[in-house]
Amino acid sequence: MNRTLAIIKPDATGAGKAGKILAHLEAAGFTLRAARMMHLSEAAARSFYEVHKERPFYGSLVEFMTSGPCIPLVLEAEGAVPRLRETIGATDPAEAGEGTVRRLFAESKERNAIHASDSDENASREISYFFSGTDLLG
Ligand code: 3AN
Repeated sequence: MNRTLAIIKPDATGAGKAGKILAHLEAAGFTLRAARMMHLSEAAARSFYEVHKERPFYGSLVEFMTSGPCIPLVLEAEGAVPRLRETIGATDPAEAGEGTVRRLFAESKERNAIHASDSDENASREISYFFSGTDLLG
């Protein structure tokens, strides 16, 4: 079994879609191992998306991610990282496959409902960014 990090983003929580997204993820075979609801500070959003700091959309992405509460989740499944990327679909909902989370729930390439770690290494780093040891027992 492997673990990955998802974040239900502020567009989805604000539109009351968090429950449906979580149900979709569970129906897709993921077990929920940890969850919290939080409002990211600007410093936290900047640091989380540091890899994108040279990209033209960085400022706008930080503004969006701090615009309301989000819900980081630890999800478990066999091959969790690639499986979750497949389940959420392409970054741009217009390009995301039929039945994917982003196709069903995202508004745009930036306001795209959900984040998912893109490698096992980043999954470990991102899980420990939001959760501590005792949250992850069991
Ligand atoms: P993904 O979330 O599919 O891994 P990344 O890592 O390339 O995509 O981008 C991180 C986040 O930055 C995306 N989830 C999206 O919110 C935002 N983003 C990516 N590309 C663009 C873009 N061209 N314009 C606006 N926002 C973008």
